[in-house]
Amino acid sequence: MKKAIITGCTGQDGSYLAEFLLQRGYEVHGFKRRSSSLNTERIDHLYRDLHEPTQFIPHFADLGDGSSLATLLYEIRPDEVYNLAAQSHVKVSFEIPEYTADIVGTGTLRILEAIRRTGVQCRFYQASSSEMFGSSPPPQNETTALHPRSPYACSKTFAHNITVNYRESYGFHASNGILFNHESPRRGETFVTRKITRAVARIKHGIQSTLYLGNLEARRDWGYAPDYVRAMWLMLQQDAPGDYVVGTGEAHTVREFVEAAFSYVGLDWKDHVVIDPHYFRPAEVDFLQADATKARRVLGWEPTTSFRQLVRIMVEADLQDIGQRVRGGFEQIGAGAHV
Ligand code: NAP
Ligand code: F7E
Repeated sequence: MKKAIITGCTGQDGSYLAEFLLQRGYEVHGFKRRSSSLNTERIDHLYRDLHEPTQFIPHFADLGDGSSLATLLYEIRPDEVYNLAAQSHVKVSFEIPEYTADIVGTGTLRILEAIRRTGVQCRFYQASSSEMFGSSPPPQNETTALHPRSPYACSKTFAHNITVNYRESYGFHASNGILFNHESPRRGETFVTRKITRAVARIKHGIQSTLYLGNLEARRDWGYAPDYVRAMWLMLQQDAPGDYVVGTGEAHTVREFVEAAFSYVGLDWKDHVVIDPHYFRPAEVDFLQADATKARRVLGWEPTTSFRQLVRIMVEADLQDIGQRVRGGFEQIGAGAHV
Protein backbone atom coordinates (compact mmCIF):
# COMPACT_ATOMS: atom_id res chain seq x y z
CA MET A 1 0.00 0.00 0.00
CA LYS A 2 1.40 3.42 -0.97
CA LYS A 3 1.59 6.09 1.72
CA ALA A 4 1.01 9.79 1.12
CA ILE A 5 1.28 12.89 3.28
CA ILE A 6 -1.01 15.82 2.49
CA THR A 7 -0.24 19.13 4.24
CA GLY A 8 -3.30 21.38 4.31
CA CYS A 9 -5.66 18.37 4.30
CA THR A 10 -8.47 20.45 5.85
CA GLY A 11 -8.54 22.83 2.85
CA GLN A 12 -10.52 22.62 -0.38
CA ASP A 13 -7.84 20.78 -2.38
CA GLY A 14 -6.56 18.71 0.53
CA SER A 15 -9.99 17.22 1.10
CA TYR A 16 -10.51 16.31 -2.58
CA LEU A 17 -6.97 14.92 -2.88
CA ALA A 18 -7.45 12.78 0.25
CA GLU A 19 -10.63 11.29 -1.27
CA PHE A 20 -8.86 10.71 -4.58
CA LEU A 21 -5.89 8.89 -3.00
CA LEU A 22 -8.06 6.82 -0.64
CA GLN A 23 -10.06 5.63 -3.67
CA ARG A 24 -6.75 4.43 -5.15
CA GLY A 25 -5.86 2.43 -2.05
CA TYR A 26 -3.35 4.83 -0.48
CA GLU A 27 -2.82 5.19 3.25
CA VAL A 28 -3.27 8.95 3.62
CA HIS A 29 -1.63 10.95 6.42
CA GLY A 30 -3.33 14.33 6.66
CA PHE A 31 -1.45 17.18 8.33
CA LYS A 32 -3.71 19.74 9.99
CA ARG A 33 -2.89 22.71 12.16
CA ARG A 34 -4.27 23.20 15.62
CA SER A 35 -7.18 25.61 15.81
CA SER A 36 -9.38 26.75 18.71
CA SER A 37 -12.50 25.99 16.66
CA LEU A 38 -13.10 22.85 14.60
CA ASN A 39 -11.42 23.09 11.19
CA THR A 40 -12.11 19.57 9.89
CA GLU A 41 -15.54 20.08 8.27
CA ARG A 42 -14.23 19.17 4.80
CA ILE A 43 -12.63 15.89 5.93
CA ASP A 44 -14.89 14.71 8.77
CA HIS A 45 -16.53 12.18 6.44
CA LEU A 46 -13.12 10.49 5.92
CA TYR A 47 -12.64 9.43 9.55
CA ARG A 48 -15.88 9.08 11.42
CA ASP A 49 -14.34 7.07 14.26
CA LEU A 50 -10.59 7.13 14.87
CA HIS A 51 -10.87 4.02 17.06
CA GLU A 52 -11.71 1.87 14.05
CA PRO A 53 -9.11 0.84 11.44
CA THR A 54 -8.80 3.66 8.94
CA GLN A 55 -6.71 4.51 5.89
CA PHE A 56 -6.96 8.22 6.67
CA ILE A 57 -4.77 9.24 9.59
CA PRO A 58 -4.75 12.88 10.77
CA HIS A 59 -1.74 14.44 12.53
CA PHE A 60 -1.20 17.85 14.06
CA ALA A 61 1.52 19.68 12.13
CA ASP A 62 2.10 23.34 11.37
CA LEU A 63 4.24 24.61 8.50
CA GLY A 64 5.85 26.98 10.99
CA ASP A 65 7.21 24.04 13.00
CA GLY A 66 10.08 22.34 11.16
CA SER A 67 11.03 19.82 13.83
CA SER A 68 7.58 18.23 14.02
CA LEU A 69 7.43 18.10 10.20
CA ALA A 70 10.75 16.22 10.15
CA THR A 71 9.72 13.87 12.95
CA LEU A 72 6.45 12.94 11.26
CA LEU A 73 8.14 12.50 7.90
CA TYR A 74 10.71 10.15 9.45
CA GLU A 75 8.04 8.13 11.27
CA ILE A 76 5.58 7.86 8.38
CA ARG A 77 8.15 7.33 5.58
CA PRO A 78 5.73 8.31 2.82
CA ASP A 79 6.05 7.50 -0.89
CA GLU A 80 4.53 10.85 -1.86
CA VAL A 81 4.27 14.25 -0.15
CA TYR A 82 1.74 16.85 -1.37
CA ASN A 83 2.43 20.31 0.07
CA LEU A 84 -0.91 22.12 -0.08
CA ALA A 85 -0.84 24.03 3.22
CA ALA A 86 -0.79 27.80 2.85
CA GLN A 87 -2.14 31.14 3.94
CA SER A 88 -3.82 31.13 0.54
CA HIS A 89 -5.76 34.41 0.47
CA VAL A 90 -4.14 37.06 -1.75
CA LYS A 91 -5.85 40.10 -0.20
CA VAL A 92 -5.10 38.88 3.35
CA SER A 93 -1.44 38.46 2.40
CA PHE A 94 -1.13 42.25 2.13
CA GLU A 95 -2.28 42.48 5.75
CA ILE A 96 -0.09 39.65 7.15
CA PRO A 97 2.83 39.55 4.71
CA GLU A 98 5.46 38.24 7.12
CA TYR A 99 3.30 35.33 8.28
CA THR A 100 2.37 34.56 4.66
CA ALA A 101 6.06 34.45 3.66
CA ASP A 102 6.88 32.22 6.64
CA ILE A 103 4.17 29.63 5.98
CA VAL A 104 3.99 29.71 2.18
CA GLY A 105 7.67 30.30 1.42
CA THR A 106 9.81 29.12 4.34
CA GLY A 107 7.25 26.42 5.18
CA THR A 108 7.93 24.77 1.83
CA LEU A 109 11.67 24.94 2.51
CA ARG A 110 11.10 23.34 5.93
CA ILE A 111 9.49 20.30 4.29
CA LEU A 112 12.18 20.01 1.61
CA GLU A 113 14.86 20.20 4.29
CA ALA A 114 13.04 17.59 6.37
CA ILE A 115 13.08 15.26 3.35
CA ARG A 116 16.77 15.95 2.73
CA ARG A 117 17.93 15.58 6.33
CA THR A 118 15.88 12.45 7.12
CA GLY A 119 16.92 10.84 3.83
CA VAL A 120 13.35 9.60 3.27
CA GLN A 121 12.92 8.59 -0.38
CA CYS A 122 9.68 10.21 -1.53
CA ARG A 123 8.23 12.22 -4.37
CA PHE A 124 7.23 15.82 -3.67
CA TYR A 125 4.42 17.98 -5.06
CA GLN A 126 4.44 21.75 -4.52
CA ALA A 127 1.21 23.74 -4.88
CA SER A 128 2.48 26.57 -7.07
CA SER A 129 0.10 29.19 -8.34
CA SER A 130 -0.82 31.18 -11.44
CA GLU A 131 -0.63 34.23 -9.15
CA MET A 132 3.15 34.04 -9.70
CA PHE A 133 2.60 35.26 -13.29
CA GLY A 134 1.06 38.46 -11.94
CA SER A 135 1.32 41.11 -14.63
CA SER A 136 2.78 38.85 -17.37
CA PRO A 137 0.32 38.92 -20.29
CA PRO A 138 -1.87 35.88 -21.08
CA PRO A 139 -1.91 33.09 -22.06
CA GLN A 140 0.65 31.91 -19.47
CA ASN A 141 2.63 28.68 -19.67
CA GLU A 142 5.72 27.13 -18.04
CA THR A 143 8.07 29.52 -19.87
CA THR A 144 6.21 32.75 -19.04
CA ALA A 145 8.14 35.23 -16.89
CA LEU A 146 7.09 35.41 -13.25
CA HIS A 147 6.03 38.88 -12.06
CA PRO A 148 4.30 38.37 -8.68
CA ARG A 149 2.01 41.15 -7.47
CA SER A 150 1.33 40.30 -3.81
CA PRO A 151 3.14 38.98 -0.72
CA TYR A 152 1.30 35.69 -1.36
CA ALA A 153 2.56 35.48 -4.94
CA CYS A 154 6.12 36.47 -3.95
CA SER A 155 6.09 33.73 -1.30
CA LYS A 156 4.78 31.15 -3.79
CA THR A 157 7.52 32.22 -6.19
CA PHE A 158 10.16 31.47 -3.55
CA ALA A 159 8.51 28.09 -2.82
CA HIS A 160 8.42 27.32 -6.55
CA ASN A 161 12.07 28.21 -7.07
CA ILE A 162 13.32 26.36 -3.99
CA THR A 163 11.48 23.26 -5.21
CA VAL A 164 13.29 23.50 -8.55
CA ASN A 165 16.54 24.10 -6.65
CA TYR A 166 16.18 20.93 -4.54
CA ARG A 167 15.40 18.98 -7.71
CA GLU A 168 18.54 20.29 -9.39
CA SER A 169 20.81 20.21 -6.32
CA TYR A 170 19.84 16.92 -4.71
CA GLY A 171 18.06 14.99 -7.46
CA PHE A 172 14.68 15.16 -5.73
CA HIS A 173 11.61 13.92 -7.63
CA ALA A 174 9.99 17.30 -6.92
CA SER A 175 7.32 18.86 -9.16
CA ASN A 176 5.50 22.19 -9.21
CA GLY A 177 1.87 22.28 -10.25
CA ILE A 178 1.23 25.84 -11.43
CA LEU A 179 -2.49 25.72 -10.92
CA PHE A 180 -4.90 28.39 -12.11
CA ASN A 181 -7.96 29.23 -9.98
CA HIS A 182 -10.08 26.19 -9.18
CA GLU A 183 -13.30 26.27 -7.28
CA SER A 184 -16.03 24.03 -5.85
CA PRO A 185 -18.75 23.97 -3.20
CA ARG A 186 -15.87 23.43 -0.73
CA ARG A 187 -14.13 26.69 -1.73
CA GLY A 188 -13.47 29.02 1.22
CA GLU A 189 -16.29 31.56 1.63
CA THR A 190 -14.02 34.62 1.20
CA PHE A 191 -12.79 33.76 -2.32
CA VAL A 192 -14.82 35.61 -4.89
CA THR A 193 -16.67 32.71 -6.57
CA ARG A 194 -17.91 31.21 -3.31
CA LYS A 195 -18.66 34.62 -1.87
CA ILE A 196 -20.90 35.22 -4.89
CA THR A 197 -22.66 31.84 -4.95
CA ARG A 198 -23.25 31.93 -1.19
CA ALA A 199 -24.70 35.45 -1.46
CA VAL A 200 -26.94 34.40 -4.37
CA ALA A 201 -28.33 31.58 -2.22
CA ARG A 202 -28.82 33.86 0.80
CA ILE A 203 -30.55 36.51 -1.33
CA LYS A 204 -32.78 33.87 -2.93
CA HIS A 205 -33.74 32.63 0.55
CA GLY A 206 -34.54 36.20 1.65
CA ILE A 207 -31.87 36.62 4.34
CA GLN A 208 -29.49 38.99 2.51
CA SER A 209 -30.11 41.80 0.08
CA THR A 210 -26.70 43.27 -0.81
CA LEU A 211 -23.43 41.73 -1.98
CA TYR A 212 -20.35 43.95 -1.58
CA LEU A 213 -17.57 43.25 -4.08
CA GLY A 214 -14.34 44.83 -5.31
CA ASN A 215 -12.85 44.78 -8.81
CA LEU A 216 -15.32 43.21 -11.27
CA GLU A 217 -13.00 43.54 -14.30
CA ALA A 218 -10.29 41.04 -13.25
CA ARG A 219 -10.18 37.96 -15.50
CA ARG A 220 -9.57 34.49 -14.16
CA ASP A 221 -9.31 30.99 -15.63
CA TRP A 222 -11.71 29.17 -13.28
CA GLY A 223 -11.83 25.36 -13.23
CA TYR A 224 -13.37 22.67 -11.03
CA ALA A 225 -11.18 21.60 -8.07
CA PRO A 226 -11.64 17.78 -8.31
CA ASP A 227 -10.14 17.91 -11.82
CA TYR A 228 -7.05 19.68 -10.45
CA VAL A 229 -6.18 17.17 -7.71
CA ARG A 230 -6.06 14.50 -10.46
CA ALA A 231 -3.37 16.60 -12.16
CA MET A 232 -1.35 16.75 -8.92
CA TRP A 233 -1.34 12.98 -8.64
CA LEU A 234 -0.48 12.51 -12.33
CA MET A 235 2.63 14.69 -11.90
CA LEU A 236 3.98 12.36 -9.21
CA GLN A 237 3.33 9.26 -11.33
CA GLN A 238 5.73 10.43 -14.07
CA ASP A 239 9.20 8.87 -14.31
CA ALA A 240 10.78 12.34 -14.29
CA PRO A 241 9.75 15.35 -12.19
CA GLY A 242 8.72 18.62 -13.85
CA ASP A 243 6.65 21.78 -13.67
CA TYR A 244 3.19 21.97 -15.22
CA VAL A 245 0.63 24.71 -15.86
CA VAL A 246 -2.90 23.45 -15.16
CA GLY A 247 -6.01 25.39 -16.22
CA THR A 248 -8.96 25.33 -18.61
CA GLY A 249 -7.62 27.85 -21.14
CA GLU A 250 -10.81 29.92 -20.83
CA ALA A 251 -10.94 33.21 -18.93
CA HIS A 252 -13.92 35.18 -17.61
CA THR A 253 -14.30 38.43 -15.69
CA VAL A 254 -15.60 38.52 -12.13
CA ARG A 255 -18.55 40.45 -13.63
CA GLU A 256 -19.35 37.48 -15.91
CA PHE A 257 -19.29 35.10 -12.93
CA VAL A 258 -21.66 37.43 -11.05
CA GLU A 259 -24.04 37.67 -14.03
CA ALA A 260 -24.07 33.90 -14.53
CA ALA A 261 -24.68 33.12 -10.85
CA PHE A 262 -27.50 35.64 -10.34
CA SER A 263 -29.21 34.83 -13.65
CA TYR A 264 -29.15 31.10 -12.81
CA VAL A 265 -31.72 31.81 -10.05
CA GLY A 266 -33.60 34.44 -12.08
CA LEU A 267 -32.16 37.51 -10.32
CA ASP A 268 -30.64 40.69 -11.82
CA TRP A 269 -27.22 41.19 -10.19
CA LYS A 270 -27.46 44.98 -10.64
CA ASP A 271 -30.25 45.03 -8.03
CA HIS A 272 -27.93 43.56 -5.38
CA VAL A 273 -24.21 44.16 -6.05
CA VAL A 274 -22.51 47.23 -4.56
CA ILE A 275 -18.85 48.05 -5.17
CA ASP A 276 -16.88 48.50 -1.94
CA PRO A 277 -13.29 49.82 -2.30
CA HIS A 278 -12.38 47.74 0.80
CA TYR A 279 -12.12 44.72 -1.51
CA PHE A 280 -9.68 46.29 -3.96
CA ARG A 281 -6.06 45.15 -3.61
CA PRO A 282 -2.95 47.38 -3.46
CA ALA A 283 -1.85 45.68 -6.69
CA GLU A 284 -4.18 43.59 -8.87
CA VAL A 285 -3.59 40.66 -11.20
CA ASP A 286 -5.70 41.61 -14.21
CA PHE A 287 -5.70 38.65 -16.56
CA LEU A 288 -4.86 34.99 -16.02
CA GLN A 289 -5.49 32.41 -18.75
CA ALA A 290 -3.70 29.07 -18.84
CA ASP A 291 -1.88 27.53 -21.74
CA ALA A 292 -1.93 23.94 -20.39
CA THR A 293 -0.55 22.34 -23.56
CA LYS A 294 2.22 20.52 -21.65
CA ALA A 295 -0.15 19.03 -19.04
CA ARG A 296 -2.46 17.81 -21.83
CA ARG A 297 0.40 16.32 -23.83
CA VAL A 298 2.55 14.78 -21.08
CA LEU A 299 0.01 13.99 -18.35
CA GLY A 300 -3.00 13.40 -20.62
CA TRP A 301 -4.87 15.82 -18.32
CA GLU A 302 -8.16 17.42 -19.46
CA PRO A 303 -10.66 19.52 -17.49
CA THR A 304 -14.14 17.95 -17.33
CA THR A 305 -16.23 20.93 -16.23
CA SER A 306 -17.11 24.11 -18.15
CA PHE A 307 -17.48 27.60 -16.68
CA ARG A 308 -21.31 27.39 -16.85
CA GLN A 309 -21.32 23.93 -15.22
CA LEU A 310 -19.04 25.20 -12.44
CA VAL A 311 -21.36 28.14 -11.70
CA ARG A 312 -24.35 25.78 -11.66
CA ILE A 313 -22.64 23.24 -9.34
CA MET A 314 -21.67 25.96 -6.86
CA VAL A 315 -25.00 27.85 -6.89
CA GLU A 316 -27.01 24.64 -6.49
CA ALA A 317 -24.83 23.44 -3.59
CA ASP A 318 -25.19 26.76 -1.76
CA LEU A 319 -28.95 26.93 -2.41
CA GLN A 320 -29.30 23.51 -0.79
CA ASP A 321 -26.92 24.26 2.09
CA ILE A 322 -28.38 27.67 2.95
CA GLY A 323 -31.92 26.29 2.57
CA GLN A 324 -31.20 23.59 5.14
CA ARG A 325 -29.61 26.09 7.50
CA VAL A 326 -32.50 28.55 7.20
CA ARG A 327 -35.02 25.76 7.88
CA GLY A 328 -32.95 24.60 10.87
CA GLY A 329 -32.66 28.18 12.20
CA PHE A 330 -28.84 28.17 11.92
CA GLU A 331 -28.34 30.81 9.22
CA GLN A 332 -28.62 34.35 10.55
CA ILE A 333 -30.02 37.35 8.70
CA GLY A 334 -27.12 39.68 7.93
CA ALA A 335 -24.36 37.18 8.62
CA GLY A 336 -21.85 36.88 5.83
CA ALA A 337 -22.75 40.04 3.97
CA HIS A 338 -19.31 41.48 4.65
CA VAL A 339 -16.93 38.52 4.26
P1 NAP B 1 -7.27 26.47 1.33
O1 NAP B 1 -8.65 25.93 1.17
O2 NAP B 1 -7.06 27.83 1.84
O3 NAP B 1 -6.47 25.41 2.25
C1 NAP B 1 -5.22 25.75 2.81
C2 NAP B 1 -4.85 24.69 3.83
O4 NAP B 1 -3.63 25.08 4.48
C3 NAP B 1 -5.89 24.50 4.96
O5 NAP B 1 -5.93 23.14 5.32
C4 NAP B 1 -5.29 25.32 6.08
O6 NAP B 1 -5.74 24.96 7.35
C5 NAP B 1 -3.82 24.98 5.89
N1 NAP B 1 -2.91 25.89 6.59
C6 NAP B 1 -2.93 27.23 6.63
N2 NAP B 1 -1.95 27.69 7.40
C7 NAP B 1 -1.27 26.62 7.87
C8 NAP B 1 -0.15 26.43 8.72
N3 NAP B 1 0.48 27.47 9.28
N4 NAP B 1 0.28 25.17 8.97
C9 NAP B 1 -0.36 24.11 8.44
N5 NAP B 1 -1.45 24.21 7.64
C10 NAP B 1 -1.89 25.46 7.36
O7 NAP B 1 -6.49 26.37 -0.07
P2 NAP B 1 -6.82 25.49 -1.38
O8 NAP B 1 -7.71 26.27 -2.27
O9 NAP B 1 -7.21 24.14 -0.95
O10 NAP B 1 -5.39 25.47 -2.08
C11 NAP B 1 -4.44 24.45 -1.76
C12 NAP B 1 -3.04 24.95 -2.09
O11 NAP B 1 -2.97 25.29 -3.47
C13 NAP B 1 -2.62 26.20 -1.34
O12 NAP B 1 -1.23 26.12 -1.13
C14 NAP B 1 -2.95 27.33 -2.30
O13 NAP B 1 -2.13 28.44 -2.03
C15 NAP B 1 -2.60 26.67 -3.62
N6 NAP B 1 -3.34 27.12 -4.80
C16 NAP B 1 -4.69 27.20 -4.78
C17 NAP B 1 -5.36 27.55 -5.94
C18 NAP B 1 -6.86 27.62 -5.99
O14 NAP B 1 -7.39 28.22 -6.92
N7 NAP B 1 -7.57 26.99 -5.06
C19 NAP B 1 -4.64 27.82 -7.12
C20 NAP B 1 -3.25 27.71 -7.10
C21 NAP B 1 -2.59 27.34 -5.93
P3 NAP B 1 -7.17 25.52 7.95
O15 NAP B 1 -8.23 24.64 7.32
O16 NAP B 1 -7.03 25.33 9.41
O17 NAP B 1 -7.29 26.95 7.52
O1 F7E C 1 -10.06 36.77 -6.27
C1 F7E C 1 -11.54 39.91 -7.42
C2 F7E C 1 -10.13 39.97 -6.88
O2 F7E C 1 -9.75 35.98 -3.94
C3 F7E C 1 -10.30 36.66 -7.66
C4 F7E C 1 -6.40 31.81 -4.48
O3 F7E C 1 -6.87 30.48 -4.47
O4 F7E C 1 -6.41 31.86 -6.87
C5 F7E C 1 -6.91 32.51 -5.73
O5 F7E C 1 -6.48 33.86 -5.70
C6 F7E C 1 -10.50 38.04 -8.27
C7 F7E C 1 -9.43 39.06 -7.87
O6 F7E C 1 -8.82 34.65 -5.88
C8 F7E C 1 -13.78 40.50 -4.63
O7 F7E C 1 -9.63 41.31 -6.86
C9 F7E C 1 -13.52 41.26 -6.65
O8 F7E C 1 -9.05 39.78 -9.00
O9 F7E C 1 -11.23 34.65 -5.50
P1 F7E C 1 -10.02 35.50 -5.31
P2 F7E C 1 -7.33 35.04 -6.35
O10 F7E C 1 -6.88 36.30 -5.75
O11 F7E C 1 -7.31 34.93 -7.84
C10 F7E C 1 -4.97 31.82 -6.97
C11 F7E C 1 -4.61 31.04 -8.23
C12 F7E C 1 -4.32 31.32 -5.74
O12 F7E C 1 -3.25 30.72 -5.80
C13 F7E C 1 -4.87 31.80 -4.44
O13 F7E C 1 -4.48 30.94 -3.38
O14 F7E C 1 -11.73 38.55 -7.77
N1 F7E C 1 -12.57 40.32 -6.44
N2 F7E C 1 -14.27 41.39 -5.54
C14 F7E C 1 -12.71 39.81 -5.20
N3 F7E C 1 -12.02 38.86 -4.55
C15 F7E C 1 -12.43 38.55 -3.30
N4 F7E C 1 -11.78 37.57 -2.61
N5 F7E C 1 -13.46 39.21 -2.66
C16 F7E C 1 -14.17 40.19 -3.30
O15 F7E C 1 -15.10 40.76 -2.73
